[in-house]
Amino acid sequence: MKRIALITGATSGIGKATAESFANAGIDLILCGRRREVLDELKEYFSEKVRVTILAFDVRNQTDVAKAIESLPEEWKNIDILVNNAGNAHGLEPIQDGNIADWDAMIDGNVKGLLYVSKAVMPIMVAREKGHIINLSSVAGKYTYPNGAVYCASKSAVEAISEGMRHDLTKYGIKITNIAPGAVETDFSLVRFKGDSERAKKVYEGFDPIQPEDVADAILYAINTPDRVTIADIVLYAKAQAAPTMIHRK
Ligand code: 8X3
Repeated sequence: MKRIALITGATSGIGKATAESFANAGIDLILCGRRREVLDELKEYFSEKVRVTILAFDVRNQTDVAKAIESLPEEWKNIDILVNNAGNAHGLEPIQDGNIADWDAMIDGNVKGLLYVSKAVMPIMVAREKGHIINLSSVAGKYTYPNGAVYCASKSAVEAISEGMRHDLTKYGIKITNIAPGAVETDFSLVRFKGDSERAKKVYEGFDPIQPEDVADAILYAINTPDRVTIADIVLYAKAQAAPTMIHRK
């Protein structure tokens, strides 16, 4: 049967790669992001394969999130798969030097934003007694590394929310998958280092980093298991990565 997926942070990186793999699998797409022009381009691109609709909002704005999802026409309301992908790191420094605006952006986006989107979608899944929520956590949610306290805390929160959702939603036939990638080559470091492309490039030098489509493959695997199976947690490291901050570079 045709499925509908809502993906946040769909304009780049893991979100965009997931949209691509879902489109190839014939899954209709609700693409969400902040940049309407990019969403328009993606809509045109993916419409060759599946039905696509777009919603432009910032996950940090609860009113906008609720309004956007409420505005979906009836034929788009039955969301089968929610991919909570939107999120970012801002800054990498000792906690005593941390920037409050960066902390707010990470807590508001990675934690509260994920909750706001889920709050709008979960009742639909509960009413239908089916659905699958994929939460993009990080290896940073499993291991706190130096200079990353608040980012790691925000991803630890995602880990807890995934577990909590599983406790509360399993009885409604809803599956929860937590995905924890390590070093994925996206704009992640460019955003973390506030546009310092030299510094961002160095993060991925000397080893073969995970690509966004590798994470999309894992997500595709999780959504295509038999109905009786839930993939609860997937951790992806780059082959050269032994722990979040331990990368064997050549
Ligand atoms: C991104 C992976 O290890 O840079 O969440 O925190 S890491």
